[in-house]
Amino acid sequence: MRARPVLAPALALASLLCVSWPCESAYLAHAPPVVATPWRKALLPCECAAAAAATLDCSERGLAALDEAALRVARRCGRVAALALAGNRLEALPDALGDVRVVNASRNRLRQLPRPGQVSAQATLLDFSDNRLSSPGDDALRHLPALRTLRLSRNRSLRHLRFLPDPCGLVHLEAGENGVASLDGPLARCARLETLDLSGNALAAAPRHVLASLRRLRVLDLSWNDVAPFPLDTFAGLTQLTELRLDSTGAEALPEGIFADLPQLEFGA
Ligand SMILES: *[C@@H]1O[C@H](CO)[C@@H](O)[C@H](O)[C@H]1NC(C)=O
Ligand SMILES: CC(=O)N[C@H]1CO[C@H](CO)[C@@H](O)[C@@H]1O
Repeated sequence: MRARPVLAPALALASLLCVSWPCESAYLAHAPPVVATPWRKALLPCECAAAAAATLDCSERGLAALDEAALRVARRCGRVAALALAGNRLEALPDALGDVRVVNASRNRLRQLPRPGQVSAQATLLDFSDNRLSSPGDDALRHLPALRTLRLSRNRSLRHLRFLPDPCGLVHLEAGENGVASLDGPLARCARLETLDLSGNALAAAPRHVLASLRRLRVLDLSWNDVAPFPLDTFAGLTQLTELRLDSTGAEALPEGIFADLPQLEFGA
């Protein structure tokens, strides 16, 4: 937000008003944070938190819908770059979230990923963990080419990942504890991926064909998938890998030399 000359007197006025009126104004971006009392929360479903860019914080409010009052607060925040919605009872998101780049909607009841137009094409982070997503259409995220972080863990009806953005610029993908049985689709083209969590899915074989193209992976979690045996070249070329989780994958022994290409791998206790 750009500072304007009128800001100082406006701030003084705002802090005066705050004594008797809830401080949800845009001036929160400049004033010290106001302590949220239960009374205040009841009056305001959401509040603005000022970090580098404004966050509209509506998390843990038991909201069943994002209503007018919440969006009024949003308008007073100025430019809302991030929307924190975790821990509510939302079954849908509002139709247009404007310029928001970060949407954290974890622990809700959402059945769908954002539709085109609902979230800006510039969005970089979506957290839809712990929702009720079932496998969306293959083009569900095609409209979000700027996405770098995607969290989709714990949506048991999610069976595949064919809907990832394509071209895919994802750096972090968490899709643990779903029902993913197939990795067909854009995942093999997400060459910028650094962390990949596929734990607790329904994979039936080590995904060699996918891993072969994910040369930047640093963290890989395949635990709790019945993927053994592991062919010798399973992790070939993953020279950046520092962390690899393979617990409960059915592996009794790994072929000698399977980690030959992984000089950075740290062996835990
Ligand atoms: C989303 O919000 C939850 C709860 O506030 C937090 O634990 C989680 O780390 C957030 N997700 C991301 C990607 O920051
Ligand atoms: C944590 C959670 O609510 N997970 C849900 C994921 O999706 C399945 C099926 O839609 C639900 O049954 C889970 O409860």
